[in-house]
Amino acid sequence: MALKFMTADEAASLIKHNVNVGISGFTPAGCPKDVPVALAKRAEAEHSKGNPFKIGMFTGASTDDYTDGFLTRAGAIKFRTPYQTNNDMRKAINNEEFSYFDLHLSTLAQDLRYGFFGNVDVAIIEACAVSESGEIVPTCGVGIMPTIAKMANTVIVELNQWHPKELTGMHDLCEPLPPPNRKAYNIEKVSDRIGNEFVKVDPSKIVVVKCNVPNEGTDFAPVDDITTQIGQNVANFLIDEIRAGRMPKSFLPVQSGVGNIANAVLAAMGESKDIPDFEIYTEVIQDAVIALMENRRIKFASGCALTVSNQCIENVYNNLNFFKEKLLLRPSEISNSPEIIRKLGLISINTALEADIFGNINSTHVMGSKMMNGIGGSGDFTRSAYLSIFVTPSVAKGGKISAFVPMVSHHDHNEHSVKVLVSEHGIADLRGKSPRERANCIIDNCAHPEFRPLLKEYLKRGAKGQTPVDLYNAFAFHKAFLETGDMRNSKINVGC
Ligand code: 0RQ
Repeated sequence: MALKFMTADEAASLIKHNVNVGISGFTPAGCPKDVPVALAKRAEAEHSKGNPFKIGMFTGASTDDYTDGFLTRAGAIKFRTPYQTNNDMRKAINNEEFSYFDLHLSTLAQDLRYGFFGNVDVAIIEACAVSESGEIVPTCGVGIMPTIAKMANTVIVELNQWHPKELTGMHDLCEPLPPPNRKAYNIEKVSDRIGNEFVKVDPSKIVVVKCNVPNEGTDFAPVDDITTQIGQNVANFLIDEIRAGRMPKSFLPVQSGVGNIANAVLAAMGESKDIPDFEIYTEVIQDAVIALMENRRIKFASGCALTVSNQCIENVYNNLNFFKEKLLLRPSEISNSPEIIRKLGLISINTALEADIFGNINSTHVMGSKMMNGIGGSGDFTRSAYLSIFVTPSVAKGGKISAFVPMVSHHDHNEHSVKVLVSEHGIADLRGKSPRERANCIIDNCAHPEFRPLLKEYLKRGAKGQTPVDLYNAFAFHKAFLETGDMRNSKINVGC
């Protein structure tokens, strides 16, 4: 059957007010570009005529400015899930302009299939190849692509010729059966394949929009003294684990989170001669992974997206024969599957916004109320990892904010799932410690020296009992920041 071709504007005109739209990709990798921008223009045109025009949006993770930026600025969003990193979208969420719900990334595809969030009416999918029989090959990010392609009545395929069609073969695409018939995932090694190279849908529901637009690309801050020190601390900790026999000598696969610190940690691990060549089982494959693959330090990486700079992805595309043997891109429900994470025995390394002295982590909310990005996959990995590590610089905003506080202002990961904390000052190994022992360990090893006396004072005033919380002063650090702009002004003295 011949495929239908359209312009981006024509394809956008198929999307009606109030429908739910699923979008491919994960981070800026694999997201469509021309159709979301055309959709934003369409929303603005409808608004100028006095007509309502808003859509519900499901994506794999964050997207890029073509999707989250344009659609936010056009006032075209009714609700959004599961993760975002766009400045304009972040402001709109915190101004309560639309509803945003933050989800574990591994669960969105199955929640959609279970019908928890309504229909997926339209899917917009960036592809490097599409066939007349309805076989669609995504580009460098997958996310929830198989699920939205199957559920949607209309599938708009943005065939982006910036991505080579020779990417075909780098993906492992499948969906599990629903319970009670779900089968075990047959992934015993990072490189095991369980799916297809494409997703096949009824070709009569496909429309194709051709384009040639580069990725937005992701630029990382250069590694600095603090992130280098954090990276070295993580590497030293892992070396000690191997020496102590708590980790196999051959090492275990690594998951590393998103952002500058995660990128720097991987670079430090790669440089450490005592860490054997290793494998990655993660969601976002960042620049450091590609560099370490070229140096043969990383043997194989399975992920959901190549979240890299454009210079880096051009290098991958120019050397596809080398990289196709070492990279596999999977849907987020497979890259982040708790079952596989537990089975492979992952070392998970994610970044905290703040941690409390008992080991609870806030990854998402600034001062408890303002959304930063979202939980992303950090919960999927932390809860099921062999060893769950959180890293953070000890202070933020020039020393005015301590990353280690008496009580986190929002809970994403709790003390039961977090095994190790690392800052530039050192390592707090929380395994086998009581809450009071954990608190002393975190204050002495990870907190910034300027905040240690305040944290010790808090601990001293903690109630007698299993967890020495002082409810009167639990938010003294946050209160000082809100009132004076600096946590160093905290007063640990209210109450009895
Ligand atoms: O702000 O850039 O304005 O200075 O937060 O902080 O230190 O650059 O760290 O880029 O690694 O991001 C947790 C947000 C860290 C990220 C978070 C300010 C700080 C800076 C960024 P400025 P850094 P990173 C897999 C795993 C959740 C999802 C996840 C994240 C900015 O890692 O979104 O883990 N994690 N997914 O100054 C106020 C504090 C602060 C603070 C830092 N306590 N209070 N501001 N900042 N600490 C990936 C996916 O799921 C796709």
